[in-house]
Amino acid sequence: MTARTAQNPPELASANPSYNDFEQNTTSPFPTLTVGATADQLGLFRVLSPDGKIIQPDSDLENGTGVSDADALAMLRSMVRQRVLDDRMLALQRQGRIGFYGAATGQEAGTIAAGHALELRDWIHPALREGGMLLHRGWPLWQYLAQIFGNQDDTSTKGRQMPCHYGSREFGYVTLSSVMATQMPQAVGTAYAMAMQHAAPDRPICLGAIGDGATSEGDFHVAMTFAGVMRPRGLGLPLLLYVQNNQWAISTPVAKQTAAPTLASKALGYGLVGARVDGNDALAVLRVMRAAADHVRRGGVPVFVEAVTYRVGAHTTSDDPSRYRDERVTQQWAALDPIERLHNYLKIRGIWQDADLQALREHSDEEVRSTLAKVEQVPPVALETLFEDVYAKVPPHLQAQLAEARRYHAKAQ
Ligand SMILES: Cc1ncc(C[n+]2csc(CCOP(=O)(O)OP(=O)(O)O)c2C)c(N)n1
Ligand SMILES: [Mg+2]
Repeated sequence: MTARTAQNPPELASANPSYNDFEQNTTSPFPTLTVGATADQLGLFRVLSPDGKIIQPDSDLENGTGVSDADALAMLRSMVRQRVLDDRMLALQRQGRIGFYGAATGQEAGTIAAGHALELRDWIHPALREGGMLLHRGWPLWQYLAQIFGNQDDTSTKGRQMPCHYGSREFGYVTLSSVMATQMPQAVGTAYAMAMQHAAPDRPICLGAIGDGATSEGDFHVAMTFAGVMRPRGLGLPLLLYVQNNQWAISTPVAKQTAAPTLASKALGYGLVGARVDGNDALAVLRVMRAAADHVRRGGVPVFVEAVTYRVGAHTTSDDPSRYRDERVTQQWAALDPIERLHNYLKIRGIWQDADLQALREHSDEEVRSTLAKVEQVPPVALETLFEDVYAKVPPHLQAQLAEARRYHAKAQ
């Protein structure tokens, strides 16, 4: 036996699945959603292979998948709309018409299907790539774009925030905080309030969403601890913690975030339920998130779900990934496109065709372009508003700053 020394370390299991090891036509059993179920946390639940075939049809389930055609179509519509929207926003940033954008390209299943599993009364504390959940809930596209332009119609942040930091009280979507992992303790607090105000089994629940990089933050540990030990009314919190493991945190690969075998396996140490799912498979994400939502709604122990996916684009428009990673690997993951997978599945079911996808893309493109044309006409917020909403009467030192800002602005015109 070879001695394990610093020069000859034992092989470490890695939360960073190599593409070649990522056998696409296998699936783990549906998660049991019980505390300590390591098979749920180390396996990977899938419904569809990349070409849209059902890996293990279950005749006891609707369509052999457990997902209705209406649900599958609703998710596909939002996923395509999000792809078209993201592509358009990236082009706009390149043209200098917006300052910043963070796309969810390749993660549309992880975003939309997780959002689809919730009810409108449930709340979402989102990270950067969950904006599609808000649109899927019915938030108007013009409001989304108004926030990105920071114009006078920006009801969520009054033009004071970077693009992609939208939120809506009406649609149960808390304004994005840029600070990584803050979503986790905030979601614990929201879930606690929900548990105090509503009785199980029919209570609203809260989703806290993060990326893989956020699992290294102190807030992650704090939230996972509280999620396990807080038991208002003797029940588990109505809480879902959700990580989209897209395998990169800007330039840091997930293998440098943790030596744990999977991110989902972290649930074990905190006494939470953990589950791991293929984040590019909308049907699988929906199935797992629905079951998890039902479990915590009824009072079960909070669930931590890892959706394994890949960030096929740049981190944001301020990033160039070709400087730090092998983009040939990215191309391999890009071929596992979640939209193609769902599209192929619906084609095999005989209710959808290539022409339908094309028409849907064109419809979304037209919607984005026509809404954009209107939103770009709306003027920016007035300078004075920058000084509102804190003091009843603007104090002298801020009045001086306002005067200076006006002088600067007049010169820059
Ligand atoms: C506490 C904190 N540290 C650093 C940053 C800078 N930052 C912004 S996004 C990001 C990486 C996020 O990676 P991940 O959590 O994997 O989410 P992803 O962007 O991949 O969706 C970093 C380091 C930040 N926003 N907050
Ligand atoms: Mg990431």
